[in-house]
Amino acid sequence: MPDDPATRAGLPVRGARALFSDVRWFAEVRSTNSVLAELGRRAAPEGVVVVADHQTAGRGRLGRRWEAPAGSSLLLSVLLRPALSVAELPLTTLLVALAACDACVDVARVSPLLKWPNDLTVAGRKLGGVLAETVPGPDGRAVIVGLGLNVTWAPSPPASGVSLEQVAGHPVDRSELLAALLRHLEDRYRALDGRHGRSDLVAAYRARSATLGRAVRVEREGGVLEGRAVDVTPEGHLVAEIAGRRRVFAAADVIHLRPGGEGL
Ligand code: BT5
Repeated sequence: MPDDPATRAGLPVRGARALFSDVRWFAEVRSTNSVLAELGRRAAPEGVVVVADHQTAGRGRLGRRWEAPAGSSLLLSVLLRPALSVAELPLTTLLVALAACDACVDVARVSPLLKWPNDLTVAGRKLGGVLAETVPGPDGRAVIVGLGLNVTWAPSPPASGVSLEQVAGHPVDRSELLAALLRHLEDRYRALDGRHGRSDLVAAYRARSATLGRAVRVEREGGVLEGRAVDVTPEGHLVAEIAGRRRVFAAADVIHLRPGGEGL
């Protein structure tokens, strides 16, 4: 059962008309994405947020696991019903990743970079990840966007991950982080409907990219390719120059081939 969200999270929400004011904070769930997907199938409105202290089956992409000891991380999912085409749905990943970066800057003075398609990184180490999934429902398609962000704990060895507190050097409050994230997400999401909404979002993403300009290995169904990441399309897809040709990837795993200057 969720606790009373206002008590549990102590959230300084913007009031009943804020888009993300319905925050349901659970002690333990299998996966916040799964809980929200079930609500989405039952026509839950846009803006519902599910948060958990612990996930027993936290998921990454392609059946991978997301690990986080209880209480150590910000684990959340938001339900969106965006006016985007299927090709543009990767923009929802960019949106939540950018709002998470905004929150890290505000609350912890840490400024992560974004590794395409869905990682928040600091100095090349993974701080968080985003998982966007779509579910059908009676009111049409819902998009569930989940975020796992390491706050007090990171996986070992250290090269594989990092936590916000390790980088910030001081305690970070998950509720504050959540409130900041939801504020920024609302601003960025509402801006998406504007005339330049999509191009502004992608421009902000490019500015935070740890991937653009890098030598990369692109792994996806159908094989592995090596080249240089050169752009992100208005739909959020990656453009890489491979053997003199530009190729566009909607979904893939990307490995940065040489260490780059990823700052804090
Ligand atoms: C992701 O997948 O990075 C997306 C993770 C999304 C997790 C959130 S938590 C709330 C919501 N509910 C869910 O069930 N999921 C979402 P991917 O790019 O596939 O990366 C997964 C890989 O990251 C794993 O295979 C590990 O190598 C690594 N990993 C797992 N836990 C990690 C952690 N806490 N910190 C850093 N790396 C981690």
